[in-house]
Amino acid sequence: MKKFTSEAEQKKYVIRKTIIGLSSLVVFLAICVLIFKWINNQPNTAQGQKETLRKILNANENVNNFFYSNNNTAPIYSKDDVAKETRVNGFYGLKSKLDTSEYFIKVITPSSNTYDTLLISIDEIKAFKKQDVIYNFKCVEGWSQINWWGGTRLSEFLEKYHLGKKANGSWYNYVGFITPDNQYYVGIDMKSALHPQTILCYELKGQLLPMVQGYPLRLIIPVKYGIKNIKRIGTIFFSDTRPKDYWYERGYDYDAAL
Ligand SMILES: Nc1nc2c(c(=O)[nH]1)N[C@H]1C(S)=C(S)[C@@H](COP(=O)(O)O)O[C@H]1N2
Ligand SMILES: [Mo]
Repeated sequence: MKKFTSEAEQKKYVIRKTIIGLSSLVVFLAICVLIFKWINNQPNTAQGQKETLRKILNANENVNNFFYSNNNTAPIYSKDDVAKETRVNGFYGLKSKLDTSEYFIKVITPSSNTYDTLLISIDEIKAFKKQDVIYNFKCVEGWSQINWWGGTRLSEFLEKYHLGKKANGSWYNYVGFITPDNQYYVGIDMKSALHPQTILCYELKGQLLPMVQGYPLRLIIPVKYGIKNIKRIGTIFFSDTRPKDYWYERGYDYDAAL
């Protein structure tokens, strides 16, 4: 407790403290405004986002990648926990009519300097041992839901067809996926693509995947947010640079890792 010898002294003290407090607040607010202005004056990225903010996101991604391991699996739930109604979200790339009789997955394989295209049928994908994944699907919009998916491990698919590796035997950095009409597309880092819970999914709750959920084939990748779980895969390709990504182009972080 501070002792005062007179009321005048006490008053002076209170006024002084008030002035210090208020001016600190003003200085603090001025600094905030200056930082905001500075970020706002930074050049934009090609996608029209602030370069500084994009750099911060990229730095966060590097921290996440440092700690990432394929031994860390998403928690697995039991079939009793599965939501009765599966939510449907996002229809980009699903609006055009799908000719199921003509449906093949196009896999583009860069070989020396030509690009070969491999056409793979759904039956060829179903020929693998089925992997069930029951996990909490999370959308960046803030909802989550426990769903039961079934499909072929992407890692086993790539291995069987000798895909995703360069002539020198090392993996490409990324896998790209595009819907048949080119309207939705995602890029996945190779490590996450090879995760044991990442599947080329053709079943929901043990039944054929419904059209709105990406029939006949979608990606299920539990180490990522919903945005990366592309429905209705048309093309798969590999590259060392980031494949184009629908939501990245609209400001989300590229990794969308959980
Ligand atoms: N082709 C396509 N795939 C997509 C989307 C989309 O708009 N088009 N939306 C994504 C988003 S944001 C989410 S949350 C999930 C939703 O999957 P669901 O409809 O099976 O719940 O799909 C993802 N895959
Ligand atoms: Mo989402």
